[in-house]
Amino acid sequence: MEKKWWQSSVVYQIYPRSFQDSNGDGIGDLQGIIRRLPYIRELGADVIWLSPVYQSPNDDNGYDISDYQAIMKEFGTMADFDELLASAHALGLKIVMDLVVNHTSDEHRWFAESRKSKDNPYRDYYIWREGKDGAEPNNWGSCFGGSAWQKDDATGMYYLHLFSRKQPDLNWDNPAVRDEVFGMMDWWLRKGIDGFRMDVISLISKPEGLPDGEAGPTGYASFELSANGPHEHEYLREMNRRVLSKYDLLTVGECAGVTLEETKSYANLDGSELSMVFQFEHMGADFDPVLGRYAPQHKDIPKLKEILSRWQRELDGIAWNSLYWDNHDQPRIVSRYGSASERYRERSAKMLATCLHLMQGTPYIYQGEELGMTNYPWESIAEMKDIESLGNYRDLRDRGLMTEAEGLAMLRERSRDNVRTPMQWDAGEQAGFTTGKPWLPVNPNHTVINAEEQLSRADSVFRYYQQLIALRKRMDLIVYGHYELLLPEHPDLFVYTREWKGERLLVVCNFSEREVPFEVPEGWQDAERLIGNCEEKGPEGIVRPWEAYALYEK
Ligand code: ISL
Ligand code: CA
Repeated sequence: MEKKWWQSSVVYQIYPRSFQDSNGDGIGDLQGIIRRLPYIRELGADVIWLSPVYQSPNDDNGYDISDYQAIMKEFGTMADFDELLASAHALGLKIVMDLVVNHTSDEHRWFAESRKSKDNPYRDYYIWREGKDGAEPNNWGSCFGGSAWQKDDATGMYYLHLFSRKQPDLNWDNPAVRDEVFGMMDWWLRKGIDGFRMDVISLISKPEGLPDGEAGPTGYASFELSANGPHEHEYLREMNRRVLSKYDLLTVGECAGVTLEETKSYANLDGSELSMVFQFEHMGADFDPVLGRYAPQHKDIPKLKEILSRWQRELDGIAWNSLYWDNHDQPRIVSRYGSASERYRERSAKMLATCLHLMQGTPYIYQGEELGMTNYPWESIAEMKDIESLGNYRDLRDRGLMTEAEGLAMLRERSRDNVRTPMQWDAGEQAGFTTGKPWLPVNPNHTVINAEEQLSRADSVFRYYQQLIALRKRMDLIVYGHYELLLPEHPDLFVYTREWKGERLLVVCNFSEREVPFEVPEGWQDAERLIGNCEEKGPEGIVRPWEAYALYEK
């Protein structure tokens, strides 16, 4: 197997709006990122994934793009971008851009043309249908709540939007759309960027005839009906042939609704499509069986282990995994699978990092995860801004499936706003994020959880992530080793081994606040301790609350 640079990389995701403000308007920006590049270098990550920085009316914080070749005014200028790219490269950091091409903004020039008339040259850039019996063309729901169709006055026809009304879906079956997108990608690549994270790329090929789907609890069929459509791989292979293959890139497809079998094609090591995908199966391990994501959490550790282990095992040697707990769409992992309590926050954050970072694949760290940042203590729904969480809550409430009080309790756990509060740089006012009023409030716990404090302390979560990254950088075993799960049924312990060319690793993680009896398996008695989140070795036969450690043997 030929080794690729992105297999041993660690990616740091920046959500620019919330990372660092440089001009006091309360919104993070490119100059702010430039200022913080040395911090990322210090952590040891070597690739930055930048959430969208393109011109956008911000209906969905930049995931609604009105010009792919311009920078969002609040974030800066193209000159700032060029400076960011050059500064990153000078520090040995690569930059992967978000590519949002399942849809554009309704304010994109193409859509402004498209909606004008049925015979406009841009009409077929989007997906237009006549209504059915005076209603929407089919029963598909938007990921953000309500129908996925919007009737447009100019022609009386409906356009498809799997996300907000301001995010009309592009028609990938139109070769002109593919030409435009590929040309635009090439323009960025010629600037010298190092790859793309492709937003909901699994949705670009819609099912033939746009048939109705099975309705969920809110009366609509899931937007994921469009996942892995009939021409999906054909379009990605075309993209690969015409664009990606001309460069040496990290490409990661965000693949809502992707299956393991599909991933063997998307992320095949033969390089015909993408480097890897973000799968969602493990994110669903704590979903409500009926209501799904927008319901209180149902934790099930054996299920989580089963999913992650199956992906580890089955892609081995065939395709490549991405490893993530968090991103800008998921609640904070410490609040989700660890403990946000004062006593165990840091230990559980390190446990979660150990569990993920010692697996096979490319790890992604979402800004603030390396500090063990937590969900925000929302006091009312009115404080929240996320279009997805609020839209889904409204649908559930209107159907009588949730009261406002239940909604608040649910959103406190689930809202995407939880990960979008400003990065906590220091204990000062607004956490060093801005000198003005931040667009989302700073978590009050920034006086305790912040980068400045953690950099000053050897046993901080930051320093622990740094160690895990450094280990990956020097051990092929961690990057490439074969994976095996032990104790699949155990309700609290996540235990696995890795093996590569005569080297072995045993990873033991306690996903609970209990002391759990555990004997190191036969054959591991002489192994050395590689890393752990508790200072010394604990009592024999016990794994302490939230403890994690790895044993190594050659
Ligand atoms: O995780 C999700 C489903 O469980 C959703 O939060 C998410 O909207 C979906 O995975 C698609 O995400 C991507 O596309 C959206 C954008 O809002 C998200 O921020 C982006 O990551 C539309 O562009
Ligand atoms: Ca700013």
